[in-house]
Amino acid sequence: MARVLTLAAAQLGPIQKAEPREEAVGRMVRLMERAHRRGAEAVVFPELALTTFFPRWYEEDVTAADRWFETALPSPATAPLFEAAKRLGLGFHLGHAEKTPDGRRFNTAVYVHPSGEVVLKYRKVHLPGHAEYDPLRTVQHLEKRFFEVGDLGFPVVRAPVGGQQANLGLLICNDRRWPEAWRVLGLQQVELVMLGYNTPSLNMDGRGFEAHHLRVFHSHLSVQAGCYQNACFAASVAKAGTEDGHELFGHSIIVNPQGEIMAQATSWDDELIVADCDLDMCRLGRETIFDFARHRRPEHYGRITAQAGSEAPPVWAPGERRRDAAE
Ligand code: CDV
Repeated sequence: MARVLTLAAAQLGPIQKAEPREEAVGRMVRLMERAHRRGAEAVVFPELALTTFFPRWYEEDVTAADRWFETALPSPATAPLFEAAKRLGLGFHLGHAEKTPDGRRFNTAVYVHPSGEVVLKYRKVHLPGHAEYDPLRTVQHLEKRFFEVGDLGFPVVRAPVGGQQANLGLLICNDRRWPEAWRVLGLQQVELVMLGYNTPSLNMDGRGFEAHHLRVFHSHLSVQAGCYQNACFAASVAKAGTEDGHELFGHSIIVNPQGEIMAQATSWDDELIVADCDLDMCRLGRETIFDFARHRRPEHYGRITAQAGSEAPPVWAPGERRRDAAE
């Protein structure tokens, strides 16, 4: 019997700096109601879904950014999400900035069961950007200033998602570009990856030109490859549109284990996309071309964990015998 999960990706339009959490949460509750009407059993919201993408604003004193962080979930401002989940029988994924009781700050995502219980928590590992003010950039990207590298690894849990037991994993934004992150999830037989992103339409690094259309291409390429190579579904969900004068691209997608896009957002605003995901589709890849136990060769992957930066290869010289050269 098929294991079909009806999954919704709830793209959010921009959240301006002045927009209070309560307003953003109201928009999200309306999306949850629409998701329920369309038969969805779980809904995925973007990275840092409750506020503007605040790491674009430099603060000399990091604590000045504390107003963007959640110290508890639910809180008075986020309680309506938990109430809607219970009322509608809908699980939800929420990206948010987390400040722990001992004062640590993370870029975090949780998947919440309709009962309100947190099923899975993940803290972003691949933090892009920089820690100090960068005068070369037109827009700052200060994730390395405001967040610590996640300390939870890449966990996967088997848990109820809608009416199915699913092997669930989470990634956050920049993580989607790193095959290592997907593979650690794949090695735990992940069936569904939920991930949210805030990605500028332009390369803001100030160090070179990047064609605009390739920004979306690279995002989709990464998620489609991650799904195909690890035989899983993913909901990859944007915060989109012009936020505080800076454009974020939309193009949220739901992808199947063949790497195909099943549904795609077409606006740069609040928008819901829904797809029926038969989790049994994960078996084909996992039991054939990506049967890891039969085909992986970890004895040759040492560099993956032994080094972070790349190293220049040895230089070939004529007449030199190499172990790998034909006799
Ligand atoms: N929020 C992000 O992680 N954004 C990055 C941008 C800066 C490239 C991303 O990978 O989409």
